[in-house]
Amino acid sequence: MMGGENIEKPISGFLKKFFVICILLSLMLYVYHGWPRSYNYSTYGHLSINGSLTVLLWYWPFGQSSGVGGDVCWDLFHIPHCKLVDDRSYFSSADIVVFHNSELVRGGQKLPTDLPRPQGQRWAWMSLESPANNGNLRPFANIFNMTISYRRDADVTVPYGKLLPKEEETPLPEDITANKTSLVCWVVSNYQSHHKRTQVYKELNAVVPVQVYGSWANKPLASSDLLPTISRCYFYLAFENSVAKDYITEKLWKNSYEGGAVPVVLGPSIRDYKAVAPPHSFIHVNEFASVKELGEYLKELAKDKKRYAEYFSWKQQWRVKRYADWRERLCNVCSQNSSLLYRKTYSDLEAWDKEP
Ligand SMILES: *[C@@H]1O[C@H](CO)[C@@H](O)[C@H](O)[C@H]1NC(C)=O
Ligand SMILES: *[C@@H]1O[C@H](CO)[C@@H](O)[C@H](O)[C@H]1NC(C)=O
Ligand SMILES: *[C@@H]1O[C@H](CO)[C@@H](O)[C@H](O)[C@H]1NC(C)=O
Ligand SMILES: CC(=O)N[C@H]1CO[C@H](CO)[C@@H](O)[C@@H]1O
Repeated sequence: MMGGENIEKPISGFLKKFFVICILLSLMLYVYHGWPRSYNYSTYGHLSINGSLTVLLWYWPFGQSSGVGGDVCWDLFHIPHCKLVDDRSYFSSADIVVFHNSELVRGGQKLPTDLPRPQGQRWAWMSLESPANNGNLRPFANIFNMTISYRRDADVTVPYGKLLPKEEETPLPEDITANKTSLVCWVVSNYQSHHKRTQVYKELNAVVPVQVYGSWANKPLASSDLLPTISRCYFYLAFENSVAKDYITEKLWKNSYEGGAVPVVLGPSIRDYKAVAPPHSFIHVNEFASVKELGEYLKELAKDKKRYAEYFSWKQQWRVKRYADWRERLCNVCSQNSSLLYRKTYSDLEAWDKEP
């Protein structure tokens, strides 16, 4: 034992150094090669080879397909490393398979639950409808790993529009009211007396005349007439058909902002609007104690050119980007990949959807 110690000492010294060097080397290899890969794509074997996500759309929303040939995400939207496909033969290699809700709840399409789900593959539930129109999602418990929705707390947020800074400031027109002929306008096709917006419209119309367009009013508007018509109104009633958090649609982003009328909004909370809309760009129904006060405010504002124009000052620095192409929304799954770093299952999708 004693003699052995003397001989062992130099050997153990050498071994220690050897091991330290080995550990350092493997640590370096790990950090430079293994770590970034496994960090980003822990569960995607083939991703580490291609470095690109494959997003498979199981069927097109509302049956309206668009082309996904070539590197569509890069070619159209400059989103790299994103392979968007609609060919079901990619099922076994897709990282994410996307299912649009409407067809699932209405029974037009089924989930491929008979196929074995490849390891690490995520199934994404996608809807741009408000909870009231999403139907009963109870049958879809414990199936999906991701949500794709306009909601800010979805895994992938696909809003109807968003705000982008302008590269250069642009001046406002000298007289913003030059072409205005109506005070308040509303375009409505789906008129239902139980909607909250219908009540507000009726009360408002008693204070200020509301010019109504659309099939309900027997004044249908061709889509090419929509924005020019709205541009002649001081105010546009951007009233959502259902009141749900973050549910802010093209009634704001397109009709109001592109049309050039100040939106009077009814929908989610003022806070939800403030989180996404341009500063001082809208009038929220809840800012007033009564609809009558709202009406009085609109009348006053239209008479005061300077104060009215302040609702447009944001346009000097900001522009609106709208999303209308499903391919762009789907390619965005790749640019919001932070949600892909962890395992997740929606054990109660219905509760998530109907969450107040
Ligand atoms: C990876 O790249 C190769 C060659 O470009 C391609 O054939 C293959 O389909 C890709 N795999 C995936 C999952 O995108
Ligand atoms: C008013 O209409 C004219 C003619 O269509 C257009 O050139 C002008 O830009 C409009 N002005 C405003 C402030 O929208
Ligand atoms: C996705 O959800 C399924 C079903 O609950 C689950 O088995 C799977 O582990 C989840 N995958 C990921 C990557 O979270
Ligand atoms: C939003 C996000 O997390 N993007 C990351 C997705 O993955 C690529 C590749 O690792 C990163 O470069 C992005 O930053």
